[in-house]
Amino acid sequence: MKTVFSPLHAGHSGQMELVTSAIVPGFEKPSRAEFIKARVESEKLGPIIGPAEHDLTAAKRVHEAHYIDFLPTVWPEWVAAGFTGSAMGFTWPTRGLRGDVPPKRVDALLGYYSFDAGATFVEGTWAAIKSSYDVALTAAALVKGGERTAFALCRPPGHHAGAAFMGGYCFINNAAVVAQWFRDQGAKRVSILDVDYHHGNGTQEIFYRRGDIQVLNLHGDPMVEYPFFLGHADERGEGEGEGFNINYPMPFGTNWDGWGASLEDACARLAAYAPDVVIVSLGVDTFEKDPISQFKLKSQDYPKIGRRIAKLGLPTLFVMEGGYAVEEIGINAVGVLTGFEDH
Ligand code: OKP
Ligand code: ZN
Repeated sequence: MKTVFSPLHAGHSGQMELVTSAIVPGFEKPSRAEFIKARVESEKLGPIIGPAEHDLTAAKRVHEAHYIDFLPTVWPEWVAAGFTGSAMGFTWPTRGLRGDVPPKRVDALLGYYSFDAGATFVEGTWAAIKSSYDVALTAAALVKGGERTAFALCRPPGHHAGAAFMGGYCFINNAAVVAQWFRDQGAKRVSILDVDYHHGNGTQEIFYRRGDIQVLNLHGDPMVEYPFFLGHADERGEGEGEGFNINYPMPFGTNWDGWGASLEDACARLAAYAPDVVIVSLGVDTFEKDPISQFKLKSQDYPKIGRRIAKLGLPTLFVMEGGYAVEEIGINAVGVLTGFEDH
C-alpha cells in the first residue's frame, strides 16, 4: 500500500501541554511520525509519496468556515500581541456562559474555539495542520482511484476536532474531512472505525445527526478517561443519525480479549451497514506501554486488527491518529497495515 507523508509536520514541534498537575513538553511530537515513516520503509510496506495541495473547501464541508479561517491567523496574531511560547487558550465558554460571541483577543479566541488546552500552536503549526489535511485528501484520492487501501500518515491527528472546536492535539478532523469528501465524490455510505484509545469526540459531534456516515468508536470509558464529556454507550445518534453512532467504552486494563471482542462487534455492525468505503482512525495508544493510556494491547495484537478489518473486504483508508510510545509506534501502526495486507 502507498503511504502519503509530508515533512511539514515537523514544524509543529516544541509545544507545551497542560496535564493534570503541570505544564510539560507535548507528547504529540515530530518523532512520532518519523518512527512510523522509518518502519514503513524498513518493512517495505510500499512507496511513500508527498501530498498534493488542496484548498480548504473540503475542510469547510465538516467544519464551520469561521473556525477554519481562524486557524492560520493564530500564530501571526499571537506574535503581533507580543506573546511568546506556545499559543493555547486558558478560558473556556462552558455551560451558562456566552458561546455565541467570539471575543477579540487571540488568547481568548483560542479558548473560544477549544474544549481544552491540548491543541497548542507554535510557529510551524498551521503549515503542519494544512499538510496533514493534504495528506489525508491525497490518500483518499488513491482509494477513490481504485486502490484497495492507502495510509495517510497524518500529523497532527484529527479525531478530537469538531465542527467548530479543537482540542486533544487536533485541529482539522482529517478522518471526518475525507469521509465527507467520499460522500461528495458519490459514495452512498461511509463508515469511520475509530480504534484510537481516546474517544473521537470531534468525529462523533460532526456526524451525530447523519445516517450516511456511520461512526464506530472503541475507547477508554469517558467516566474515567479523557476526553471525559462524550463517548458513553448510550450515545447512539440523533434524528436521521439514530443508530449510526456506536460507542464501545472499555475499562482501564482492557487487553486483547476485551478489545478484540468490541472490534468483532463493531466489524459486524459495519458489515451490516455495507459502506462503500471504510476510514480507520488509526491510533495505537491502546498499547500496553503507552505513556498516557491504560489499555494493554501488545505489539503482536496490531496485525490482528488489520487482518480483521481486511476481512470486511471493503476499500479502506487508514488515517493516523494517536500513539505516544514513540519507540514502538512504528512497529504497532505498521503492524496494523501489514496485517491488513497479509489477508
Ligand atoms: C489525542 B489522541 C489535556 C491533556 C490530556 C490529551 C490526550 C490527547 C490524545 N490538556 N491528554 O486521541 O491520541
Ligand atoms: Zn488517542
